[in-house]
Amino acid sequence: MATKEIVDAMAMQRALTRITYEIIEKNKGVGNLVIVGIKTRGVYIARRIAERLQQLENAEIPVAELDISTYRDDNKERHVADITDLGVELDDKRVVLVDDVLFTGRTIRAALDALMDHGRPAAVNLAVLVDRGHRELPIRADFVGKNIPTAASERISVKVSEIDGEDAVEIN
Ligand code: 3GP
Ligand code: 5GP
Ligand code: MG
Repeated sequence: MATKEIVDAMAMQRALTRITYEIIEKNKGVGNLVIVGIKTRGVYIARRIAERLQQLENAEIPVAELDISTYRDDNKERHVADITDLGVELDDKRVVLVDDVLFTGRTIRAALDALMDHGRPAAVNLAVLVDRGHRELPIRADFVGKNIPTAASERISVKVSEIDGEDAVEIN
């Protein structure tokens, strides 16, 4: 199937800047904020948001990396792995969970499960670069870069310059 670029580098930067302003507004500042990126590409999106928070609010916001693989509902051996240290205290923090694509919602369900094993945040919000629809659980994002309606058979490719050499969102 033909590949079509839906979001170019400039549009991605603007979307992440807008999301950053929305995060500041919703949280009434950046006090007690922690950003948690879901591996792999969610981590890079999370770091971009933290960079903008630094520029806009002059605040160093901690960024943690969450691996949710042992928490997935299709992983029968889930919960047996050790909880790796997030390196960030979550108790009473306002957590912004960040992922590249929101699809069925199962990854976010697993991520919430993992988060709660690390601490008891005061609040958790969700930011995603792309919402492609087709939810199977009652989960929605608080901050969305771009809503991209998709067919179930389509694939969204999120590219980040750190690993893919460019910033872009494509549909194929
Ligand atoms: P990511 O870890 O950087 O987010 O799931 C493994 C990788 O495959 C993901 O990279 C994701 O971007 C990519 N991917 C593309 N299409 C799909 C899909 O339909 N489901 C899942 N789970 N991953 C997909
Ligand atoms: P969900 O669990 O909501 O179905 O899917 C979310 C996770 O799966 C995201 O972390 C994302 O990486 C991956 N994913 C699901 N669908 C797609 C897709 O079309 N494109 C990309 N890039 N990732 C997807
Ligand atoms: Mg992902």
